[in-house]
Amino acid sequence: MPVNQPTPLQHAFRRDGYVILRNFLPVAMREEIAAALERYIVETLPRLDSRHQFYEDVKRPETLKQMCQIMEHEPYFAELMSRDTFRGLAEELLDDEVFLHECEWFDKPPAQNSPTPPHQDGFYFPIEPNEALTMWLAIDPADQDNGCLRYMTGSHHRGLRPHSRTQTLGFSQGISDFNQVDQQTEQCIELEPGDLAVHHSLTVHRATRNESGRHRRGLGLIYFAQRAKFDKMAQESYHTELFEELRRAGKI
Ligand SMILES: O=C(O)CCC(=O)C(=O)O
Repeated sequence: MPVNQPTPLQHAFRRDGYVILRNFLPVAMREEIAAALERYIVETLPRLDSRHQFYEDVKRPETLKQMCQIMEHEPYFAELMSRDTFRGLAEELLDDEVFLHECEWFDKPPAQNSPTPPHQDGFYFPIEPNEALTMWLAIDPADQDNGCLRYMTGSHHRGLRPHSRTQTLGFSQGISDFNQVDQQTEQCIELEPGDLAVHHSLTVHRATRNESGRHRRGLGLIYFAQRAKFDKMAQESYHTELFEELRRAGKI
């Protein structure tokens, strides 16, 4: 059987560990998603516990910085992740059928915010092989002033790196040997609303603080390749332990 040639997108994704798709969504669709997120914050979030909503300061609602497992609480987001626009792209890039793992929302609120430590999403995923991707859909413009994502080009080729605990809520693990070589390959990923950045689960990435006085909101969609075997029990026990620790520290 002839081996298929990679598509241009697959080629770039395999080479760099990420791709950027400008103007990925038409205006109407990105407005629909932004409105669904606003509704979620007003109507759904208040009835969820502290494992699903992280604040820079738990006493200040305006410092909401992350919402997790959105698709489990609002069917719209599971349906969104299943749309061919996103799922089809994930299948093309991973060259496999995919499993919808998680839908998360991120902000770096102007009121108070912290940098995102350098990490690989795959460190959080108990999967083998580590074949997954994250899509980061810009809701606001993201630039160097408000803490856009920064990708280390080609870093996914070097496998899973050592991580250690950070003090950053929502990003409990950071690469412990992040170094100059990483920094030399760093690309700032400036995005406009409706642009999509997609990174492999082994791609090292980070973000600086938001110094701009503007929001920097994005929606994260995570897909696992079907060939990646997922150890759900390992993930659940990690989360139970982590949330217990955060609760004891008064962070959630
Ligand atoms: O939004 C951020 O600062 C980090 C997001 C991230 O690490 C991810 O989507 O994998």
